[in-house]
Amino acid sequence: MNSIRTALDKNADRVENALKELFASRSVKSEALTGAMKYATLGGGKRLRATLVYGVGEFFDASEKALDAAACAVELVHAYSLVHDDLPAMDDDNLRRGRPTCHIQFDEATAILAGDALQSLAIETLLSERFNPSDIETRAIMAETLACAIGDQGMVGGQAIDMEFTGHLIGLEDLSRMHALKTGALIEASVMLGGVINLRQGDRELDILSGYGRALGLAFQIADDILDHTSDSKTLGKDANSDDRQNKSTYVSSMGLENARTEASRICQEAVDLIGRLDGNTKFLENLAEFSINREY
Ligand code: GRG
Repeated sequence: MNSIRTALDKNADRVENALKELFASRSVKSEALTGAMKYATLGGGKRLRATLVYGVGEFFDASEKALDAAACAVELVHAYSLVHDDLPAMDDDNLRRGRPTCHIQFDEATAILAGDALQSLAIETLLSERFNPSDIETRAIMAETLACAIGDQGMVGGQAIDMEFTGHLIGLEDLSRMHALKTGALIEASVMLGGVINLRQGDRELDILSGYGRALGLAFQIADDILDHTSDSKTLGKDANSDDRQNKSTYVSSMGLENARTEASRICQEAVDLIGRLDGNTKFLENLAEFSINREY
């Protein structure tokens, strides 16, 4: 667990620097907008998605610069999703990464615009040769991989279902379908981006990566439900017990705490077994799956 923490810290520094460089390379059109984009993106978070990009990309010997572009892209999208998710019209949360949420620190309109701009910046980062040195076909595949994961067929679709389900008791099948989109799709895309830089459609490794990403994403979400139920706001850096407060179905409310823990371990093991099918040393990627359920925040 200690070595995974060290790797997460190292990758967090790496993506933080890459993000700072990315922001520094752009002219400021609105101080408030740029301020809110940086506030939402820099200086916080576990950087699990960036670490998945780096971990998988390094396994397949991808170029460092292309990996930086992909790691920035997934963290930009993640930051945007958190900003919009925290808005009064959605979860209406005040605390994120131990600080006031973006709409509290700035204002609602600025937070909405910052989220919008972070999303476009993510796609630009993958497509533009200025940030991503991959050939044009690879850049297009990378942008497609991310775009498909975060729209109505992925993250935003999952968020819409989440909104529809709020206040209703739903079964486990609906719950995992919703989470596979809302949280899982971006996590899976982070894994895939590390792979698609050097792999091509039809390669057996892509199927393994996809299954690993899906399982890790679901295990991560079950752990998130458990932490929301068992931890406190100070440790989490966000409002604890927010699922209960909003009357949302979770793995804990649907199957009980102990069963949720067992289910998280079972799905984590699925991810570990899947990634172990790759030829080479997969220990780091196995450890990342285990971290997704053994974390404290
Ligand atoms: C509003 C477009 C839109 C999408 C929202 C992913 C999502 C959809 C909202 C995030 C809300 C949330 C708390 C989901 C539960 C799982 C999750 C994504 C937790 C936060 O991710 P961490 O723990 O956060 O990786 P850090 O701060 O470490 O980066």
